[in-house]
Amino acid sequence: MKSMLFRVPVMVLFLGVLFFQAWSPVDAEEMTCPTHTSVTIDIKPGSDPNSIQLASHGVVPVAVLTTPGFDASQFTPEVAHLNDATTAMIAGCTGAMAVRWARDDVNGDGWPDLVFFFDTQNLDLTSSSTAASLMAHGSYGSTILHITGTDTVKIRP
Ligand SMILES: [Ca+2]
Ligand SMILES: [Ca+2]
Repeated sequence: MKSMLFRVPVMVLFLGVLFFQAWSPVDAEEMTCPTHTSVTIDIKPGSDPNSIQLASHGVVPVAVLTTPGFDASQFTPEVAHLNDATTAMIAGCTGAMAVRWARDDVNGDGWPDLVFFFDTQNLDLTSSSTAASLMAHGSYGSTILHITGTDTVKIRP
């Protein structure tokens, strides 16, 4: 009887280890962001400071700018998130999902940029947020790329 009592927990532990080993790589992929490429973003292009009124029912545009190191016109996004910059570092690819995106030269330098739009009501920002990070996943030419960039925000009540 004693040995039976001992074997059951050992068996459970063994199965638990097998289960963990089988599933942890998938979990790890979902819970953390892939290696990212840093890009320059501009929350609310044309505005500075980037005032966000959380009670607003509008959208917040976030532009990924084309720079000498990154051609935003070559990036075709699949999914994009915007989150508080501090949360984004801890929680990975979470936060509000972009509702649409468009190509537009927002800073008038002649190079098309990529603009994501987020419903203000979906944002996980709080009154103490001072910066927000954009994370986007998509294809850049023939490669899959994960991009991220951070800009300041000024939350208004
Ligand atoms: Ca701005
Ligand atoms: Ca531009």
